[in-house]
Parts: sequence; structure tokens; C-alpha cells
Amino acid sequence: EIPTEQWAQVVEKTGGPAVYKKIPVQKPGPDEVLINVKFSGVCHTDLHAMMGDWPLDVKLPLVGGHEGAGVVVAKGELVKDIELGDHAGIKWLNGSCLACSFCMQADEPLCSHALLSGYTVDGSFQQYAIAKAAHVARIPKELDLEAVAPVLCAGITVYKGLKESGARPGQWVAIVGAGGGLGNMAIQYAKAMGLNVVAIDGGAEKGEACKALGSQAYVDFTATSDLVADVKAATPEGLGPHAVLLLAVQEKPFQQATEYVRSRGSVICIGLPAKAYLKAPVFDTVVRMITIKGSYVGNRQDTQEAIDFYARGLIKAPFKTIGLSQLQDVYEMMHENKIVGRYVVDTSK
Ligand code: 8ID
Ligand code: ZN
Ligand code: ZN
Repeated sequence: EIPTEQWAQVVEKTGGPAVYKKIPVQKPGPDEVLINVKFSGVCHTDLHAMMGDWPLDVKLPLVGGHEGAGVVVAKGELVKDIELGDHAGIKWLNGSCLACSFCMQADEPLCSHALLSGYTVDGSFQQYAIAKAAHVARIPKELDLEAVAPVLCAGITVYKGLKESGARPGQWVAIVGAGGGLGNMAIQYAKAMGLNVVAIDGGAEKGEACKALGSQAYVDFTATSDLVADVKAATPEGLGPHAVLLLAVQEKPFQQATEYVRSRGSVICIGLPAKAYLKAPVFDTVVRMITIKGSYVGNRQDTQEAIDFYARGLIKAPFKTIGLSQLQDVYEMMHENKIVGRYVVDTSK
């Protein structure tokens, strides 16, 4: 009952567009599973991949997508711990060697042999997608596949970033790009972890969404005349947030964050704007003991924890669903920063 052909969105050249067409269904290798993807979230990374924004080679032609939630329909002979019919998720880390010193210590995103869904291997913008069994997210059957899809990248990534920040319950975190896909999730995870949130993004609509999700304050970067002062003023005693999560797809906020982070605070870089550089005054970084670090998706344990937060009803980030055939429209809205929250594509349409 697995068809030989399926609908997919295929990027044939750098710059796009994504083309909706029929392609063959692949067979899983011995350590792989074939997932009938029902829903997939659209991450800004998928747009970066199509546009060739990063100094990392991308597969062409490419089927993008790395927030794919669906049902296991075939598996290789080595796969013992997943059954046909189980619900599973395709995430950014499609596979890793499991044997290098990074994999041995659960830092598998750092594996030099990592396979990346929708980047170095085909991802979830197709009806049937393949991943290494060891790496697919295990999704409990009672969860809604449509709503859980954005957890598979956005959720895992912001949850890991918040853990990496070291911020503790009761402390304050600034979320830069809070109105976008990762940002909306970050507000929800931060709240669930007992943190107070200052949301930063542009426009009134994103501000209302951030407040509705539970952020205590909203700073509109397009409207303020002094962003640094506004962010500090939103926190107790005006000392600034204990941590900053940088999710924006623009260089400027990466240069600004050390100006408003609290002394001894941490700046966590997650967004990946093209050709961007970090800049911070050495003097302030030293005498205010500021930590600046990167955070990159999450490992298998982070994945299951992020899904567990969702399963406990703590994560209710808004999303809009559209047919897989409409993916290029989503990319156009994303390019203009018009999306509040996440778009999810339904692979049946
Ligand atoms: O593991 C990782 N590090 C990881 C995982 C997943 C995604 C990194 N990412 C990267 C993506 O590749 C992308 O570069 O995180 C970034 C954000 O992904 P997204 O949340 O999927 O993008 P989005 O929905 O377009 O949201 C971006 C938001 O940033 C705002 C925009 O208005 C939008 O709401 N923004 C921008 I652009 N400039 C801003 C600024 N100066 C800003 N918000 C505040 N200040
Ligand atoms: Zn992503
Ligand atoms: Zn490895």
C-alpha cells in the first residue's frame, strides 16, 4: 500500500522557487525508517537552504523540511525499537555516526558525519520521508500531529537554548524575534520553565501575539527610539535580562544584545542571518562578566523532553495550516517577515 510516486516540493536551483511535483518514493536502508509525513512546519532555515545563505553546501535538487510529523510505514531490518504504525518525527538531525566523541557524549548535533534533513538529505516537504531510526522523534499516539510538528525544530531549539542560557525560574529572558516561529515557542517554553519574558519584534500584531502567549513586556524594534533603554526598563531595577535568546534573521540585534543583557548574563545566538558577524565591546564583556555562546538544535534527550512539555499541555504556540502545494507562498511571506508564529503544511493538499 506504499505508493511508488508521491507529491513533493523540490528546489531545483539555488534561489528557488520550490516546485510542486511528483517524485519517486524511496526505500529505507537497514537502519532507517520511512515515515508517511502528515504535517510539516516551515522553518526559516528552509528558506535559508533554498537561498544558499550559509557557508555549508546544500544538496540539489532538494526536498526541504525538518519539522515533519507522521506515521512509520516501513523500516529496515536492523530497526528493533520502532513498529509500523508508530508516530514519529523528522527533525533537522536526520542521522549521526553515534560513535564519535561528540555522539558519545550526546552532542550529536556536533557530529562531523551528521545528516541534515532538508539540507544534506531530503526532508519532510514530501509525503514519504526517510530518517535514521536512532534519530527520529518518538511522538506519543495521543498527540495531534499537526500541532506537534513545529516542536520538532522550533520547540527543541528554543528549549535547548533556554537550558544553555542557564537562566533559572524567576529570572528574566529577552527573546529577540519573539513574534516568529521559534520566538512564539520560546515564550511558551520560557513561561513553562518559570521565566519572565521581554519579547522583542516588530509591529503591533506580533506584539499582541507575544502578550497573549504570556510575555510581560513587548519592545517594538521598528518603533522605539532607544531599544536598549526600553529592554532594561522592562526588567526589575532596570538591570536588564539575565539571558537573551537571539532568534532574529538580522545582524543588528546580534551587535546590540550585550548592551542590555544584565551583568553576569548570557547572550545565546540561535538565529542564522546570512553573512552576519557578532560584535561586542571587549571592555564591557570583561568587566560585566558577559557570556556569549551559540546553541544548535538539540540532542535526542532534548527532543523527547521538548515533546514531553508539549504533551503536558504547556506549549500552545499558534500556527496556520496550508497545503504543501502552497509552500512557495509561505516562503514569500516569510521573506517579508509577515508571519506571526508558524506555518504548517498539510502533505495531502
Ligand atoms: O539550531 C539553531 N540554531 C536553529 C534552529 C532553527 C532555526 C536556528 N534557526 C534559525 C533560522 O535559520 C533563522 O535564522 O533561527 C532563525 C529564526 O527562525 P524562525 O523563527 O523560523 O524565523 P521567523 O519565523 O522568520 O522569525 C524571525 C523573526 O525575527 C524578527 C522577524 O520580525 C520575525 O518575527 N526580527 C527580525 I528579521 N529582525 C529583528 C530585530 N532587529 C527581529 N526581531 C527583533 N529585532
Ligand atoms: Zn528549523
Ligand atoms: Zn558522531
